[in-house]
Amino acid sequence: TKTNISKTPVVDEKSNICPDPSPLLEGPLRIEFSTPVSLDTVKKENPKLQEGGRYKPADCVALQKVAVIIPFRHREEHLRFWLHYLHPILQRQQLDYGVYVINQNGESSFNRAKLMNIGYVEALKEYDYDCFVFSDVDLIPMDDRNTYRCYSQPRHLSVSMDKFRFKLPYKTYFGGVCSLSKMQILEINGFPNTYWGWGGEDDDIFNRLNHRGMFISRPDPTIGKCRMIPHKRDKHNEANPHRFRRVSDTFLMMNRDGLNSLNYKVVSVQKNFLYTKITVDVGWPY
Ligand code: BGN
Repeated sequence: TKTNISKTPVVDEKSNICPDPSPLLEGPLRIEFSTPVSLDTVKKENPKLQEGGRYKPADCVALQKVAVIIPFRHREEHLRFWLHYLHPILQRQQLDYGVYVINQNGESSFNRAKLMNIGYVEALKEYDYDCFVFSDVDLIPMDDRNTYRCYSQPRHLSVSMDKFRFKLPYKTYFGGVCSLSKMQILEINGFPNTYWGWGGEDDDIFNRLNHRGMFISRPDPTIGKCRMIPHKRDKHNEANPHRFRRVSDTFLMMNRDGLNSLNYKVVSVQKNFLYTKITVDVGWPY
């Protein structure tokens, strides 16, 4: 038998798993956007973060390792609000997490789902994440019991949005904020790379899940309330005229449009205190 001569006590990691739900949760939160916040303030509010927007609970082993992926372009002000509200929430949820802002370089039309694929691939290069939360930069949960983790089925987290009068716009809606485990993402070949501009990519993702026999899980509508930061429509994110036909062709396309056909170039990786910013070239519509 071996003698343990190390001075640090040996902890059985299994016996120290963080409790579910986290005892630190507060419930309903006051969310408002009248006073802009600065990154310096947010940094001071979150002293326990590690470079690149990483965190793990100090006294227990998190239930999941979560990469939070934010498809992004030109929304600095929204990102500051997002970081200000979400970092404290994610820490109270006792997650082992990292925040990845996937910034689309240049001015070709916005490609949200491709940025989500890129976030998945790039985050996995850094850490052994088992869960991926994909969030629009302008959506803030109004209750911290809406845990940003993965479930046995793909989860839709932004279920009651103020802009839809706190109701689901339709039953299969999967836009805004959602979470999928690594396994769930691999089963659907990730997300489509070929939706340029606004609309339809979230419905395509729903179709992919549905075609693989999965269904959407959701929190209770009061717990799933969230606010959208008011804004005007972005430039270079016009409604995609092909989206109706594309959404009806998911089944034909999903096996060849996704993680297995993903190509892009990383322009830069910037480690900020509050998040990792990965700027990427996604190419042009064809
Ligand atoms: C839907 C859009 C979604 C969008 C929601 C909420 C389409 C495809 C039609 C076949 N879907 O209409 O992408 O998230 O509205 O705004 O346009």
